[in-house]
Amino acid sequence: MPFTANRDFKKHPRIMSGASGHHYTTEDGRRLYDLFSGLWTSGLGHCHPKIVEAVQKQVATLDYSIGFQASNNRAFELAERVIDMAPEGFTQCFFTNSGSESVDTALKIALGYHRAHGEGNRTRLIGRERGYHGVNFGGMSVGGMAPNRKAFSANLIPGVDHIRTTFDLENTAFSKGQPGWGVHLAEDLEKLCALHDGSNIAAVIVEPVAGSTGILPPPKGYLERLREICDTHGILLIFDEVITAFGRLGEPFGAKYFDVTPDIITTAKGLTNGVIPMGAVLVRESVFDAFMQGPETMIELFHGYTYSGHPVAAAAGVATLEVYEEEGTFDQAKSLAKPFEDLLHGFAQHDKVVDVRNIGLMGAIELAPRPGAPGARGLEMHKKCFWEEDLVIRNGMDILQFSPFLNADVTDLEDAFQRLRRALDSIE
Ligand code: PXG
Repeated sequence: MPFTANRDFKKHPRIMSGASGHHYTTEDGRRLYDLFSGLWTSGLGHCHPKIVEAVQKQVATLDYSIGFQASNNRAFELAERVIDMAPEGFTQCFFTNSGSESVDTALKIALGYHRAHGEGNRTRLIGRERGYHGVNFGGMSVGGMAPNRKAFSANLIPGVDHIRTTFDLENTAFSKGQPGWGVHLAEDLEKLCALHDGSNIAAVIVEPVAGSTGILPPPKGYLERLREICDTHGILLIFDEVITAFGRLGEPFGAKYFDVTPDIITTAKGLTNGVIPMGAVLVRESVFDAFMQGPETMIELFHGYTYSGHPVAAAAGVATLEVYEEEGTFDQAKSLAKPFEDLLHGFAQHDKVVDVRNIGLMGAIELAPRPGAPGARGLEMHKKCFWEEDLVIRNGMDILQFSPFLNADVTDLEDAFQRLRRALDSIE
């Protein structure tokens, strides 16, 4: 099972058999409130009728079409819609099937771009400690999650460095939104440019808000400074927006929320509301144009997946983006950010809590680890909420993570956090 304690799980499996709106149902017929929107995926709620219908129609019309040297109408429709929502200057997108594939695609595009530009020496990639960019070899290598890298240490791709995480419990604990501390950490990139010479660096990849390592909003001014340093040295800036795109911050993209425009954006999850696996990599026109040279009969980017632009996934994507617009979902998300923040920070004084942090509809409550048993308290909370409070939450070790629906009801959130408190009070 993916990222699961298999043996522990098998003793008492937690298995869903249905979902509707803001609830899952389990095999034993219970209804669970989902405080994680799937896995950051399903901001509109589960089984949204419009998306279900679009998928049903599409699968009966064009179930699959070859994507190499031919394509399908839905893929192009979705590409246009995605680009319409994208920050100024983005003109093209490339479809993948997951966030991990989006990241590896983006890294390959960055390397290909410099080569096409006559700067094939720019091969070095820069990631960040506590970054998560999926589990493929490229994403794992630029990622900064030690347990994910540990078993593959000798096989990580070469030529990768990391800047430091912006998280520091001592200086940022209990921040609401972007911390005021930490902008100086962007200078790590300048240091790496001095060490390697900036002219050898291809790209820097960061999540605008680090998500799966525990919701780490960027310090004020930090992303702006990364952008400046990249501009000075001709480095491409990649925002990994697998979580932050499509409304999580009340905007279509984190880039818009922070008003910092990268060169490449990776997405997945909310692109189809999680209904069918799909990701997209968005590029600025200059990045696309660099590849468009040589004989017209030659493939410009030797990369692609059997399921790139899958028509059923694309139909789910088109319907999802339509619903976001029709229902004003991103504005709904924006208006929920403050009540969500208040509910989370209501845990700040709890004796088991060492930090609470949030931005938009991303939030974390970090618990003090049990002495000698890191992660045990977090997992117990997950299980306790599942079995006794009919609530789905996510724990990364002892960090409880929350990703409410973009269209959640405030009263449901209040109720969910009451249940969470009951669970937290009752465990050791
Ligand atoms: N980049 C980012 C920023 C992600 O958050 C991926 C890439 C990889 O996507 P795929 O689709 O290949 O899984 C992700 C995935 C968590 C959690 O607990 C988050 C993710 C995956 C698993 C758990 O926050 N994000």
